[in-house]
Amino acid sequence: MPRAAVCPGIDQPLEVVDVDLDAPKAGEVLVRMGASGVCHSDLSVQNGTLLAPLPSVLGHEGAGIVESVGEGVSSVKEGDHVVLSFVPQCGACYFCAHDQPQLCETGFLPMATGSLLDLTPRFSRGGSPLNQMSALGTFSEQLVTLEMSMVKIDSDIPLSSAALIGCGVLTGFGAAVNTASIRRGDSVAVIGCGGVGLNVIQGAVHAGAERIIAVDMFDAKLDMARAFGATDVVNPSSGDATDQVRELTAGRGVDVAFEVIGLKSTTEQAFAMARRGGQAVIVGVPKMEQILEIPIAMELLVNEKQVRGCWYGSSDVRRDIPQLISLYQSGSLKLDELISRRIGLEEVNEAFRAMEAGEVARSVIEYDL
Ligand code: CXF
Ligand code: ZN
Repeated sequence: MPRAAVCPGIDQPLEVVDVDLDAPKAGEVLVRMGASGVCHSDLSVQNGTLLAPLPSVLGHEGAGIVESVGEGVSSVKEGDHVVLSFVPQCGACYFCAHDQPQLCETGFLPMATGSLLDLTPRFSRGGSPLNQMSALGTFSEQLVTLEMSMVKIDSDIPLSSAALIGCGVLTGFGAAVNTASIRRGDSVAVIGCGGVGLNVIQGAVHAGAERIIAVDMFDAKLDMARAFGATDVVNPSSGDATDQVRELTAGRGVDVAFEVIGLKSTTEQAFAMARRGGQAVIVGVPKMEQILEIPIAMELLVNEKQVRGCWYGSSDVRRDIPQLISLYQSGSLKLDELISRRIGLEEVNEAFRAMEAGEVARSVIEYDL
């Protein structure tokens, strides 16, 4: 019986309890978790910003060790170390075959409904089903998920560092490297320098951006942003952020502006910070009902600006996870530095508080193996 952090309903604290876990069915894998990051989207499910069926075991960013496999599983075996993907990628549907596996059709319903391919979860408590966030539920000592939701990695990578790849790193790094068309020498702005924004910054460095302007209300986050490669920092509390970014770019605005918070106001800022012909890339997760208004004639036509959505850093997990691991091994990708606090599962509610207060980039839950 694994211990897991369950969100019983909107605005209720997570309960850390023993839960029941069914054996893996065909195409499924039982994973003993090594570590799970605590991401802002977990908090967004708890406070109702992100709609997900509750009650649910939260957590969607993790790494662990395969304990057993269901019928027909061939890409992993007992003892393999794996990074979990919050988007199942089947490799066979229309989107997977058209180089957009981040939009995988097969995985969409399990991801959105917190279940597996038969649309039931493997967790339960007292005989009632418990959903698993993004077909995972990494706030649990063990979980059962789809073979297509994991990628094998070398067993010498620390699982706490590998865990972060599953959401924050793929999303942020991928936004810069896959979604945006950054060219060598470009200028970029990154609004929001938490666990995902810092990865946009390191992705922008990797893509060859020359000017990387970090924007955040917290000076401590701006210090971290510099350590991750930002060349300039802007704190909106010392003057309008858009004006400051324009001043730093000869009045033109940046080639690419990334919104990594999920607010209407900062999305509008990202759009305003982009130069004529530039891009605003939307990475932050807003409220479901949020609408964006854009002046079509001046901004889309005359100024030829683009707004790009970015889901999971437009990542192909089977291509990108091995690449990120090798960048980490060669010292060109910071993972350990993203970890602000290492905690036990029981401290998850405190980790939510610290995240909301802007005190941490990432808290990581470490499980006893
Ligand atoms: C989220 C988006 C909603 C489902 C879980 C993951 N993205 C990043 O945190
Ligand atoms: Zn996340």
